[in-house]
Amino acid sequence: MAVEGDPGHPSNYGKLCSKGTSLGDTMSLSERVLFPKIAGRRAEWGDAIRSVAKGFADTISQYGPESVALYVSGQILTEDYYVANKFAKGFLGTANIDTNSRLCMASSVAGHKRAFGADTVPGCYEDLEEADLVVITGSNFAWCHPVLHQRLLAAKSRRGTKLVVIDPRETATTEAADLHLRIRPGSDVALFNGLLRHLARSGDRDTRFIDQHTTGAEGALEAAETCTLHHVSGITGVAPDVLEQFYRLFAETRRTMTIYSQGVNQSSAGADKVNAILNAHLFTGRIGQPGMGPFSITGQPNAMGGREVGGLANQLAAHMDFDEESIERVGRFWQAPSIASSPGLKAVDMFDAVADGRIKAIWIMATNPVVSLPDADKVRRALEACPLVVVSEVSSTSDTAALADILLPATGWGEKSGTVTNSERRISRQRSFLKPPGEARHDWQAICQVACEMGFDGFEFAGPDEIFREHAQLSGFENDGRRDFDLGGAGSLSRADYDALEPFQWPLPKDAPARPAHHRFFADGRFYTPDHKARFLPVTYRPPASACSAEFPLALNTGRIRDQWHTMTRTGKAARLVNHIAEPFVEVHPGTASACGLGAFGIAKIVSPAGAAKLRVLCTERVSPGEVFVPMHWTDRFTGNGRIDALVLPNTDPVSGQPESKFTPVRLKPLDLDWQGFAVFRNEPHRAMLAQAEYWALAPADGGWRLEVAGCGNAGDFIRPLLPDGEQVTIEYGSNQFASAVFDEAGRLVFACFLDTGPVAADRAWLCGQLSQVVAGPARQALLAGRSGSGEAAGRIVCACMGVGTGKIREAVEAGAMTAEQIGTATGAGTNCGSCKPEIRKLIEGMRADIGNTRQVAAE
Ligand SMILES: Nc1nc2c(c(=O)[nH]1)N[C@H]1C(S)=C(S)[C@@H](COP(=O)(O)OP(=O)(O)OC[C@H]3O[C@@H](n4cnc5c(=O)[nH]c(N)nc54)[C@H](O)[C@@H]3O)O[C@H]1N2
Ligand SMILES: Nc1nc2c(c(=O)[nH]1)N[C@H]1C(S)=C(S)[C@@H](COP(=O)(O)OP(=O)(O)OC[C@H]3O[C@@H](n4cnc5c(=O)[nH]c(N)nc54)[C@H](O)[C@@H]3O)O[C@H]1N2
Ligand SMILES: [Mo]
Repeated sequence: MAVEGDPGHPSNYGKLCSKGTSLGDTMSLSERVLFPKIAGRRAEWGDAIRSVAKGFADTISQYGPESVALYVSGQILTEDYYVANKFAKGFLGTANIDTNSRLCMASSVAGHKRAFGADTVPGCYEDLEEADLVVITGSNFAWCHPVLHQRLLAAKSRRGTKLVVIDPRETATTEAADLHLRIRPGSDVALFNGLLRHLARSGDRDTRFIDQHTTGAEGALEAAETCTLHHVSGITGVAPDVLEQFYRLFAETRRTMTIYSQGVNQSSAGADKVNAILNAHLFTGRIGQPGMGPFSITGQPNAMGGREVGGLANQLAAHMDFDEESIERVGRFWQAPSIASSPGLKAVDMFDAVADGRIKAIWIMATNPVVSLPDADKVRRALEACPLVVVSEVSSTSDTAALADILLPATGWGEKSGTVTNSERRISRQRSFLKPPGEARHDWQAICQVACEMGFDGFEFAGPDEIFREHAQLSGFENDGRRDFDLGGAGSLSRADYDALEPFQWPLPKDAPARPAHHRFFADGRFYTPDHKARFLPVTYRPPASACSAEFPLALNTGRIRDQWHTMTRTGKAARLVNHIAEPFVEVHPGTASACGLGAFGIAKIVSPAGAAKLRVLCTERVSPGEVFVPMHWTDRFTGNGRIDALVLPNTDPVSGQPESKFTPVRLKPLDLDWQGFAVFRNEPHRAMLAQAEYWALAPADGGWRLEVAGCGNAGDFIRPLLPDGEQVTIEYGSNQFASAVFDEAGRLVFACFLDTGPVAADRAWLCGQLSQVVAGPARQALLAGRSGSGEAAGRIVCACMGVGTGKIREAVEAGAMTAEQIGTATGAGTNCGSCKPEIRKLIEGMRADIGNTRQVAAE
């Protein structure tokens, strides 16, 4: 299968990120759920549907509708989402349907509704290219939205766009910044209040806009009054002159756009952070016009679609809430026998209710809460104890699927058909090009079949086009411009039109006049509040919910890495996506590391009041002293003790219910170890044996597997049971210091390991490349050196898309390449998604210095 971008798509113009580019590598049917299972045994679909229907019906008749729940995801299609929401809120009679978007977008939704009266993203992606100042806060844009980031960088080099990045860490995004404000975690409200105060003092306000189109400016200013430069500097840790530089730049640049993501949303003050940003834009009237506005960047392919159908527990449907009029209207439209009349439980509360037995049946779809929810060990225990857990999944190795009483095989990307909406409100058709594998069915089909089995009317859809039509009709139903979300114009699409649907932005009301290619809301200054005016919100800074202490002195920040997607059920299958970073790690400032007694590349135990994990230590100055960063991705599939959400405390924002995934007090200590190892395997090693080690992290390699491992006692005792059959060659340097390789009868390498008393220095990329190669004669001994005898080193893979490592990059630098672009021409690195370019620039700098020194020494 070959995967290519579509140059005609108005959001990415054909550019893909490393994960998109590698989709073909993740499509194998290994680790797929291929048929339904009941209590761990293969079952017929008919029995599975009847069991789910009966389980839910019995639970409701015995304990009432609040005893059941659905937990869904921004990774299902709008059509799946629509029927899930209708099923729960219209027919089960409960609003206990929430989604992983609670962990992701909920604070933005809350902030939008407070300020605009509706969950409206005002701008579009073109604004990135038309802005003169882009402020990126709480977002690692370069790694998490690489295609948009490349659009921004291209615009920057064309028009000199200024870039300010606000993040407690140095990241690939801060590299391109003209100004990086390295704020203390959680201090954004103070920073933006300081900005508002500055704007008021400097006179950079849009008085006409404020007077005609907003209310509450005075209150917001009053709340910001204490936020002098000095005060803000004390809270954020940013020097007053740097703050002033940012405030000035913002004040004097009309075309300013503020992009924000999880560093803002995932906070116990998430909704206030959002409103602090919106306040500054309302105050300057910078909204709804080209090149300006606040822009909440979503993460999942269909986080926005979920918001549109109303998949959050505190929304009803189609941007309608639980007011009497909406309940009556939606109930009438659905002909719903038992419509929910008040909000349901939000994700963290929902799993608390599972834990304490209030919820007795839950259906989880396209999300892996045992890994991604805070206090994840508690979530696991809750599901273990829950009488009925239904899981719809594509991956048999998801940690949550392992807890299913009833497991339903779902179709995945490439197999399913429907629509998704992106951050700029653009709806795109996703089309299937593969048949469902095994007995997999579409998520909407499973829901509709259960609903029909329960005797509900209104779920007899023949295809996603019929669902989309109904969804579009509901959005336009008795709307008349009162609600922002209106797809009325698509309410009578034929199946052929639906199949041929070109990407478009909502709104699309019935009989809409011709539309611009790029749509913006609020250009007319009309908002969705009762008086049509936007609302300023008075906000005051408060620190993260749990403070650091003597026992837990460090602040744990969590987030993403460039080449992995969430819980790795799909990206974890692609060898080229693990090449960049192949094991879970904790990023620590060298000063903090030495204070905790940690050596570089050792293994640390990290402990919070909720749980513990074991991770590789990565010492860098990219994190501040006292703060540590850990990726959210690793699961029990790939490591012994790496699920970081087991440590994250379930503190939530009081308004949005979103967990504070970016701040948990922790402590670090070194793991006492006698040895460390690196190994490659042709066949996957047994997990029970891996569990004998203190630490292990497994990852796919081309043609096999790679393992990082560390332990106590005798390394040989650990390795011996893992050795495959074949001819073995070993070199021993000392106790717990040896290298071994095993070759099959054809002379091909099937196993190699390198053990040492400390961190292992082997050329991992080169060794992975040796798997299944015929190695004979003296080359076998040479292989045990752990690197190529010819001196050619693959090095660490830097560009995942093109498979280029530090070895090739160094060659190019030695041959004279000075820029990332020249490296691209010489090696191909960075020429696809470009998300590795910041790293390449750093490498060039380091290598040039290094080569310079070597030459000088040689000359001397
Ligand atoms: N490679 C990759 N890309 C992805 C995903 C993925 O799994 N992998 N997931 C997608 C999804 S669903 C989402 S939601 C997005 C998320 O995209 P992002 O929000 O960009 O990603 P994160 O790494 O979670 O966090 C962003 C940054 O917030 C910073 N931060 C932490 N605390 C604070 C704070 O108090 N204030 C400020 N200003 N910043 C802070 C962190 O240091 C981090 O650099 O990414 C999407 N894209
Ligand atoms: N500590 C910490 N925790 C976090 C975050 C953080 O930054 N820090 N970020 C949070 C955010 S923003 C998000 S979005 C969540 C993401 O967290 P999750 O939603 O738990 O992560 P995924 O791995 O994307 O889970 C999707 C699951 O759906 C399956 N799947 C894929 N396609 C389909 C389909 O079409 N149908 C079905 N039925 N299944 C499918 C996949 O195999 C996978 O198991 O994590 C949150 N948790
Ligand atoms: Mo997300």
